[in-house]
Amino acid sequence: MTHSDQTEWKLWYDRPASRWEEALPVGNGRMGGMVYGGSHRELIALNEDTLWSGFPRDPQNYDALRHLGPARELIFAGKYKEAEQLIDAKMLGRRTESYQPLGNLRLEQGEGAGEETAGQTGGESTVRGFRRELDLATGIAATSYRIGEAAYLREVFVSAVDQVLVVRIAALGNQPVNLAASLDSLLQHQLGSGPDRIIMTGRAPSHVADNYRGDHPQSVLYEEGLGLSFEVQVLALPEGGTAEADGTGRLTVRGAQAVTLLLAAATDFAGYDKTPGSGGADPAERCRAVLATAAELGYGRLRERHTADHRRLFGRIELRLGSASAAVERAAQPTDERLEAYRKGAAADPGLEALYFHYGRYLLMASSRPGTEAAHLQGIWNPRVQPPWNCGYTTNINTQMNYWPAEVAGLADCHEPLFELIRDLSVSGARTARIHYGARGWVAHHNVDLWRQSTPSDGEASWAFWPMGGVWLCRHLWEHYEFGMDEQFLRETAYPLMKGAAEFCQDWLVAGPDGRLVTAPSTSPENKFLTPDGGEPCSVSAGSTMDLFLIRELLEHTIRAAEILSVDEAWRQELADTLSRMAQPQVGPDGRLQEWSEPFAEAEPGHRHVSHLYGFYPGDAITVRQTPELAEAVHRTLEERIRNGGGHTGWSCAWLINLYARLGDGETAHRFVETLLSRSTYPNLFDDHPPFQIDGNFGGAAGIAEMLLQSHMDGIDLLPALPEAWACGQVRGLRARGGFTVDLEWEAGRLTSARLTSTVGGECTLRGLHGLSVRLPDGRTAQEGERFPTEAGATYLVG
Ligand code: FUC
Repeated sequence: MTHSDQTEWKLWYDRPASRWEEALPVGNGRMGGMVYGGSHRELIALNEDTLWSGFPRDPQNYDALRHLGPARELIFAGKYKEAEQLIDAKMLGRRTESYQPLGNLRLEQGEGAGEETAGQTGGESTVRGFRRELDLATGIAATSYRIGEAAYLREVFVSAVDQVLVVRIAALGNQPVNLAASLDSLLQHQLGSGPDRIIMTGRAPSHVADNYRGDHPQSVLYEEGLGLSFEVQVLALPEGGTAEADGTGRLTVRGAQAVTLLLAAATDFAGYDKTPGSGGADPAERCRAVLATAAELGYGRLRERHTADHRRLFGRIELRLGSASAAVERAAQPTDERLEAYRKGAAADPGLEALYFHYGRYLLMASSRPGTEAAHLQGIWNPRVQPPWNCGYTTNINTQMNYWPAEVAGLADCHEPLFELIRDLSVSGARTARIHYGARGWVAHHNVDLWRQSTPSDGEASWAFWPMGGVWLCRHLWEHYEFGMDEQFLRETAYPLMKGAAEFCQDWLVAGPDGRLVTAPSTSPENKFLTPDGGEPCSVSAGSTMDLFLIRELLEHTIRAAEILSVDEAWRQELADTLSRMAQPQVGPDGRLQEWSEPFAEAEPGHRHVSHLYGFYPGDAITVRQTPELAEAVHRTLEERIRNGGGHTGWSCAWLINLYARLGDGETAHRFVETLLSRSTYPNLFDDHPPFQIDGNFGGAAGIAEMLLQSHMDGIDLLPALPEAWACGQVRGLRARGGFTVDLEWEAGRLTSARLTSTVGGECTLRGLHGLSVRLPDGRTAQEGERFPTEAGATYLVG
């Protein structure tokens, strides 16, 4: 199995995109493009990941701390609603800023392009053989079509190696390429040109108020001297013919056999806590430097360097679900029609599910690379000045879900921007810990932006008062260690950050009326219970189940890390002591895991968040093997949530896939794969929350992996939740905790062979062998569940 059979790993369409959600995403982690693929008129909607509204400022609420004691007293007196009102009024902060659209690159192609009649000659109707596609294996979006005797091919990619967006237009036959290129933006901007290029300079608003409730239709503020500046430059390299930039910002190419357009973009962002432009961050200079190098390389070399880099990451995993011939056959249908057929349930299409998995990996590569900003609610792609939820980092599920596939799906390096975000938050969040809570360490709340706001946002306690953002993020540091076993990473990056978050927890925990340590005030992300006295919806109490899972896990991981690194022995003891005094999550009288410390009635029994199941996935405090009774409580909780309509957003559905995978229930997990694809997926396969939100793509990809391989139960489980629909298949390159890589082949629902590669040595246990055994080098074999030693770099066959 190789990626050489290109058709399988492509999204393709037989007409141009008519809206943004049909356009095809390209990106290098920093710059993004949405390619519409029109024949005469091409539109590429552009993004750059540091282009946000706002500027560095102090969002702390210096008044919050003096209300903490009174809020706790109200909570421990059972006056939850009063506590909530106090928090809403006194303990919250300000709204985070918004990710901004950079602008558009527009091309008019055809005989009269660039003249008054541009685009009038030769309507779309004369076009034949139209095809636009995105090749996940190369990261190239291509549009091809014929007009008369001429055939045109346009390729678009964003190179991570050379930091440039490349558009190549070639004509075969005797027709020349004539085109006009221009730039525009919804942000304040000016157009200009140099001798060989067009230039757009502009600036981002100093403040954007989100508008997701429709209450701030026009709150976009520009203040002189505040906010980020940006620049875009486009250079043409014609082959034959001429290229000319005029003063109005129009670049005209005439009579070329082919032309390569190089687009560079940059902002003057200098760091979350630095004045824009400081330290010499000059967008014009950056664009010039990028274009000079790219022009020197030329199209062929740029493409070669890009595809080599792209394949290096993308090629780490190959997955095929169902029969190869069926997948190839289905791939012959345009992707939107294929999705539509899937939606109607006309026929099973496991190949589309495998494509969705690969697409998730592709999107992570395109939106999060070392040195870039982390992927936010929309990855890096956004056409709106007031995007839904500010297009920010929502850390009570969405940001973390973005990175669920990173380790298992072979993109550990794409995880790095998240670690940088955590590092920044550990600095901004140290002030918030001190100022809002009088605590050591660092804290982050549910909304974060480019400026690393760590305070609560404004709004309601139900979502805004959630000082657990940093704690959850720390799981990612630990996971990165567990998968890669890189002790240097643990020592230099993970441990110091985890330690700060753990110190915050030590100070944040407080003894409740029964003497056990709990969190207070405490919420369970965005959900509410009915108060026992008045039956009023309320979000605030003490010791929500998620808080307890999160803190317990962080303290356990931190102790473990300190042991591995042989540091902080006395403090480790302190943490162990804290753990022994902490309250435990509870199972309610109805056999479900309680969301709060009391068996409160839920205000919304079908709520989309399943925060109290954190300890089952992504956490592992509860497992089917080690704590089966609690796993049964998880199961009941899930059934009840779903019966009441849970899982209704894209990400919520994706979470269910992972949870059912962990339950070992492949059929139900697969049912939610089907729901995610048929109900929550746009024609370009973007996740539809609604509206577009990328977390579902990532959570779905992670869920598919979780159905095939698990490694959270002290060993590796092969095919733990294989549904009938995936009776046969193959996967190469999935990663498991402990530093292992796994290849699997199965037929008729049974494993037929496997290969385990050990990257760092260490012992391993395999389960799910279906009677097969592991061949060890000394001629012995290891059976199901038997621990065996491995050597770094060695591969072990299961047969
Ligand atoms: C959380 C979720 C919403 C949405 C938003 C961005 O608030 O509850 O469903 O995903 O984040």
